[in-house]
Formats: sequence, structure tokens, C-alpha cells
Amino acid sequence: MRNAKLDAWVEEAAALCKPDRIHWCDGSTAEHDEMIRLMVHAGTAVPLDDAKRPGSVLVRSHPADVARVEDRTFICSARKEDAGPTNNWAEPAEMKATLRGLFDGAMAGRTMYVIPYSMGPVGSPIANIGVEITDSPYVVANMHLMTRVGTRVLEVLGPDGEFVRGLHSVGMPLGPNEPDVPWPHNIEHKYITHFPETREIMSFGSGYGGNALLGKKCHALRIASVQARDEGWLAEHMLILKLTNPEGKRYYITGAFPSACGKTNLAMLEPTLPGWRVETVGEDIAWMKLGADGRLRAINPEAGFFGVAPGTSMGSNPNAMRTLNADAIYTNCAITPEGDVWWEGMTGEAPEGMTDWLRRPHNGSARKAAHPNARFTVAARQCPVIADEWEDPEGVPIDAILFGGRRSSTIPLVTEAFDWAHGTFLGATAGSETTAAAVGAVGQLRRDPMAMLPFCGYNMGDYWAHWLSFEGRTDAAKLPKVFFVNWFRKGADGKFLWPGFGDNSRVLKWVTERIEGTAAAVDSPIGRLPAPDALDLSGLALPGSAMGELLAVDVDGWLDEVGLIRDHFARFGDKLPAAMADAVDQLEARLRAAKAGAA
Ligand code: TSX
Ligand code: MN
Repeated sequence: MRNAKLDAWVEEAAALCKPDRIHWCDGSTAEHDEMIRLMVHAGTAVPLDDAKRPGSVLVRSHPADVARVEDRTFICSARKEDAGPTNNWAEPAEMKATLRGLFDGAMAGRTMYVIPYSMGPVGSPIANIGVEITDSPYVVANMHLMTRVGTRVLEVLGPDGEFVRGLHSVGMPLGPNEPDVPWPHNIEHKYITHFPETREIMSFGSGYGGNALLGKKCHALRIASVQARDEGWLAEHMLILKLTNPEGKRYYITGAFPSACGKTNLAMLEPTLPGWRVETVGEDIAWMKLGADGRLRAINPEAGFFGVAPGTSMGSNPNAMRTLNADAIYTNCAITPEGDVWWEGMTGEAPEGMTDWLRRPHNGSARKAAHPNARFTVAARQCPVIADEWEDPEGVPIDAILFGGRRSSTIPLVTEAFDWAHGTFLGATAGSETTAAAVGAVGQLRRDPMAMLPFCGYNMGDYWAHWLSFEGRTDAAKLPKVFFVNWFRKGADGKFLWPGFGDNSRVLKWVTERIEGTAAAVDSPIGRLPAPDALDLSGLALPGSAMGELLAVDVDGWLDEVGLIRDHFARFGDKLPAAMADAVDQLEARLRAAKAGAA
């Protein structure tokens, strides 16, 4: 059973890109093995030691193609204002003309792979089908792990089903006698473009991560956020975790965090509180739709993890380390003489005799062994704490939404929103201080609303209006409770006040008790805070003053924050929903009243 629109589009793409051959992906193990073999023979991949890392390879990219390229990422909506002030915009017809020039003959000497994939369990009412055309076997192998690929998807698509079109090329055609290179890409021209109105993605010149694996950020966030607005649901940059308390009661919590806040670590947490259990439904993206019962239900549209390797260890995330025991693709890590991978933070000391990600000896070098954005790709089903219901086509009912950021001052350990609109405000004002993991100055505050700054496919002001609209779509009591968390507040001595990691289960416990109405909270100008003694600190030896500092509302600090929030909101002009402007006015009024009362 052929899909006529798909056949026509593949024919059109082949006529433009002029590949040597076309391969329709079936998603089989044999096909995956073939992609790995092709990469090994081309010098792209190195097989790892069969005893230490069975079925796994290390890939090293070109040093000029190591991360998403936000300045080369475009939203090509018909109207510029629909892209908004946080996106690069280009006129769709002009961008298509530029891209047609670049894609013309771009796959010469290469194979054009056609990858039918499902974001979400195949056939789920919340899932969505896409097709990526690519000339990169690395992309095919990663898409095998990150999405559901193959024949079953074509069956669900049917003869006239709709799908998101993603055309990708590394942008390096090969002449008749030209040898391939280990990491083909185009050093001069890189374009990651989205056409939200026609549900199309065109990506040229990069083979790396979110630039090239089009199901993830391009489809599941940028295009899907527009589909979600049009159809009344949410496509979010969120983990989904299942939390079970000692009585066996289950809760489902989503969380949006900017990069370098440990989102993957939280999704796979090992609680220090006895009897509590965290299991993973997803660690990067959540698609949430209102169910027949009026509750938000979430699926993880992905099938794998494409995680940042540096910093991942048996200490920070033992369940991620256990997931990586076999059948993983590592990108831009270092390799040991024994054929194992290594990255900064994996173990206390760097092994002797490594070759770094630039293929150079590491001994005695001042350079990092792994690139700071080195990655692992692995199937989610290998995670030892993957939740049984992670592939439930109906999704899981969401009880709470966490927003967070890395903030050394001002923001308390946990704050509960007064209501949905206030929760939307907390998400809209989220920000994080930059770390050494990204380029630029360290410790600068960057606003990253809902952790969606690089991923929202339309005007962020309209996006907040869409969030606000959920209060009118269902009973307010059925919406998840919203919280803001900050694991990174520092004391006067510059040290982290909160131990973080497994002890974050203490905050999650309070969240569930707020859902049940059994834990005490106190109203503050900024939201509801845990009452003294409401957080379970049993077995935790914190210095006497730490809890007070973690939950303190520094009114003057917050009045400064109000000014920063006003600057942030000013970018959105008249697209800023009135409820968001009101929320900042009300916050300021509550802070001024508190200050007058204290004086
Ligand atoms: O992932 C982190 N989480 C969430 C865990 C579920 N990290 C790592 C951030 C980089 C990705 C954290 N770092 C967390 C955290 O909760 N907290 C911190 C800060 C911190 C770092 C080290 C210590 C304590 C706090 N160590 C000691 O106190 C010994
Ligand atoms: Mn992400």
C-alpha cells in the first residue's frame, strides 16, 4: 500500500538531490547493522570493545560540526511576526529558492535514505508521523534508536495519510573519483529551516544531533508546537517521570529545565527517601493532550535518549550509565586503549593512553578528552528504570509540572504556583545562569521560557496565550499543579545549599503531598512555599541555616528580578498576553506590600 503524496515527494527530492541510489528504511536490525558497517568502513565510526560495550561504536564528527547551530536555524512562516522576536525568520519562498540551489545535486555519489518514522508509539492517538530523507547513514542509525522507524509506520500512514516532511543533506556531494571523508558536512552553508504552515523541515550542511535527526527538535518541538497550537494541545521540552510513594500510589510529573540543569538525571533519579521510586517515561520531550476525562495526558514522542555524556557518571546518574551497557552510539567522546569510551566527569581520573575526540593523544594534553557536547544515543527500553507504561498509546495523566533553572540566588528551592495563570508566568520567566558547558560568559542569567527558547516554532507571546487557554479548555482543578524548583541556590560562602540529585526526592514528596492536600504551605509574595518542617529532611544533615536560606524570599532581590522580568517581557510587545503583564504587576504589588509590612 503506497502513499501517493510520499511517493511523489520522494521522486521530487531524488530529482533535485540526484543521489546514486535510493534506500527505503524498514527499521530492521539488519538495516541498523548495515549502517554501522558502512560507517566503520568509511572511517566515520570505530567499533568499541565487544566485552565492555557490545554492539556499540564511537563516532567523531568534524570539529566545525559539534552542536545545534541556533544562528543558522530559521522559522519560515508566511508572516514575520508569527516567528516572533526569539526566532530567526526568513520569507518561505526566498528560503526555498536558496535551499533548492543548495540541494540541487547535493546527494551525488551518495545514497538517499527514506526514513518513515513515528514520534510516539505507532498508532497512538497522540503520535505523529514524519518522513526524513537524508544522505547520512549516521542519521539513519540514530533515527533507528531515537524514533520508531519502518514498515509499521507506513501501514499506519496509509494511502493518503499526512506526514511531516524532513529533507536533510550533509551538503557534500561526491565527484566520480572523490573519496568520502569520515564526517561529511558543509563548512560554508548550514541551514536548519522550518516551514510550520506546511509542516516541512529542510536541513542542509550539518550531520550533527538536532540539526540532522529531524524527528527530535525540528519535528517534535518546532513543528509540533505549531500543530499543538492549531489543534489545542502542548508539545513541550519536558521530561516525564513516574513517582511511586511507599504506599504504592503513582504520580506523573513533567519538568522543563534549560540545559545544564540535570533534566536527564532527574528523569532517572534514585530517591534517597526510603520506599520512594522514580521511573522514566521520557527525558526530553512531552506531548500532552487533554483526555476524555479532562486531564492532560502525556506521551514521550521519542524512543531513545540523545544525552550529553560529560558529567554522566555512576554518581550523577547510575541508571543512565546502566542504560549504556550495550548497543549505543557515542559521538565525540574519547576512546581508551582498551576500546572503551570516556568523558569528563565519568570517573575521578582520566584513564591513561586515551585518544581524544580530535583523534589526538590525550596524555599530557591540556585539552578536554571529550567534547563538552559529546553525546550518547541509546534505546530508551534499555533503561533499567523505564516505566512499564512508557509506551502506553493513551499517555500518562499528568499531576504536576515543574519548571526550573540554575539560579545561584533569589529563587527558592521550590515554589508552588497560586493557579494555572501564575504557573504559566513562572514558566514564562524561567531562566538559568550559563555554565562552562556552553560558549560565552559563565554565570550570566539567560531567560529560557519553558526551556523552549530555541524550540518554539511560533511567536513566544502567542505560545504563552496558548498555555493560558488551557484554563478554559477543562476544569481548572483537573489541570496539573505547577511548581518552580531551583537545585542551585548558593549560600554566602558560594557553596550549593541543597545536596540535589537523589535528595530532590524530598521536594518531589512535598509536591505529591500538595497534590493530596496533606502538606502545609505558606503564601509568600512569589508563590506558596513549604511551611517550616513540611519538607521531609529525615536522614539529611544540613547545616542549621541552610533550609532558611533555601526558602528565603529576598524581597529586594525579587524587586530587582521584577525589573528584569519587565525587560524580558518588553521584547514581546503587544504579543504579550494581558494576563502575563498583570502577573508581573501583581507580583510587584505583593512584594511592595511585604516590604511596607516588614518596615
Ligand atoms: O543533575 C543535577 N541535579 C539534578 C539531579 C537529579 N546536577 C548536575 C547539574 C549538571 C547537569 C546538580 N548539581 C544538582 C541536581 O540536583 N545539584 C547540583 C549542585 C551540587 C553539586 C554537587 C554537590 C551538591 C550540589 N556535591 C556535594 O554537595 C558533595
Ligand atoms: Mn533537550
